[in-house]
Amino acid sequence: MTFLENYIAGELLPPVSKAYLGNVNPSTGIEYSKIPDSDKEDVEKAVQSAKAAFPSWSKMPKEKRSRVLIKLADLIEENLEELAAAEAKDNGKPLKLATRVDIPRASANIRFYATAIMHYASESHAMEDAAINYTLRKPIGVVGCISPWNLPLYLFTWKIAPAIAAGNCVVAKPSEVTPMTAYLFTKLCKQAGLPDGVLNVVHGLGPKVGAAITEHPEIKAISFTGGTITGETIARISAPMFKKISLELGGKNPNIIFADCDFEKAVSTSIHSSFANQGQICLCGSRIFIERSIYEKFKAAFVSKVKELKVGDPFDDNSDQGAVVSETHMNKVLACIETAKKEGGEILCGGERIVMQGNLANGYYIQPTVIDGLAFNCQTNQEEIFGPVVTLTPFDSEEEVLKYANSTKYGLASTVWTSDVTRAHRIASELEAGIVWVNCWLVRDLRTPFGGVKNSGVGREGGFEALHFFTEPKNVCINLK
Ligand code: TXE
Repeated sequence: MTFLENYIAGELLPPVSKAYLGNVNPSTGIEYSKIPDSDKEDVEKAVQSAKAAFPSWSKMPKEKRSRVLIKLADLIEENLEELAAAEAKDNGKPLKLATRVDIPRASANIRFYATAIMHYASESHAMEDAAINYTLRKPIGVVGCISPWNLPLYLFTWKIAPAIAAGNCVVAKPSEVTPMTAYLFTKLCKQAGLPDGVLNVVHGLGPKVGAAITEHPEIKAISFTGGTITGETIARISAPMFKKISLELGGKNPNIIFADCDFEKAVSTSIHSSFANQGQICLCGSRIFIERSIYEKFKAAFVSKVKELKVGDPFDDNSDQGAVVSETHMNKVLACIETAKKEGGEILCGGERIVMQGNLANGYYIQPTVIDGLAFNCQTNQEEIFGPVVTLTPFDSEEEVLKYANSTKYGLASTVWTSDVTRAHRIASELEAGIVWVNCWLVRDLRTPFGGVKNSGVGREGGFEALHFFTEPKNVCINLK
């Protein structure tokens, strides 16, 4: 049994309480490691360590900060196999997905911000011959990063990379459901020569560790990805303390298929956008709207491909889908399927838990599920499920599909399939979402703004947006007369 440790002031430490929580492998349902059940005392130590590291890290030339981060990105690549296996075991996702996407992207995040900081310039505003203004951008100080379980190392690094590159020191909390790769990452930080205290990782529960980070008066900014309700709690606590917050929350993303689309491509990409990572990606398209003239054709082709998806051992190369992340989450998703049935939905395929054989018998597997016959405004089509479940709904006009697409409280991502360029622009402009993909899905350029509108969040990550978030601008006005 491995006992994970916190990473504070460059040291791997047990929690002050000496208490641990069990960490379960979702593909087997068996506990395989223990994680620190930390509390505010550990967070306090982490904050003091970050504070002590801040003066020298923030003043270190950015070329040097960049070099350390590049070394860290290289080390992730060198340890790809170990990290990918750890991610698959901790999260239940297929090893091939962790190997192809999660871990390379974690390395790319760090490399991206290691180089972005070298190109990060600030504005100057000349007032004819009266004065000239320039903007100084300074790191904030100690910042908090709280990340979720669906893309563990990928989203953990997506936050800490810009924070550290900009010269801040970080107190970070990975999800207690998937803590392993953040723990392994701390060892690489040491190896890369990241100065002690620049990154501190405190493991444990959201309401204890996450809350202590949010409430700490010396943590001046919080970057959070997770559920909308948790985001609301963080916003409520942070607002009266005037903290900067960046919140990436849930989604209920529309995937709109017009009759003039490239049919084969729309079907095959929709399989991916519906079920990748067992549907546990905030960008997954969970509501598929199909123009009525191709509804039956799309439904038949889509359902037949979904039935071919192989759910199985994450470590089996033939598995398209692994386990969902936890028993609690599996039960939540299964309850959502029951709700859909009560609302009159017809289960076209899936709908059940899968009980595997042998050592996987207690794992958390769900059949990829497709439902039709539901109203656009029923609970199933309004609330985030975050699992391998999608609904199909026909539409007759652009106006109607925009009404359906924009009807939820969320506004993260959306996908449109059409070969009509004018329509693509028109729909993209009218969709209430932070991200619109046309004839593709999950094509990501790290320079672009990433985030949602409405209850999907506040602020944007990605590119210079994240460096703006992790710095404070100061205008300096020089009199020219
Ligand atoms: O997320 P939580 P959960 C959605 C998805 C899912 C639902 C709940 O719909 O079913 O959220 O998932 C920490 N103060 N997404 O409960 O709890 C927690 O420890 C501070 C969408 O697992 O929000 C973890 O590190 N922090 C999503 C992180 O918040 C707190 C990804 C996220 O966990 C806290 C995940 C508190 N009071 C879930 N309570 C996406 N947008 O990608 C918890 N945390």
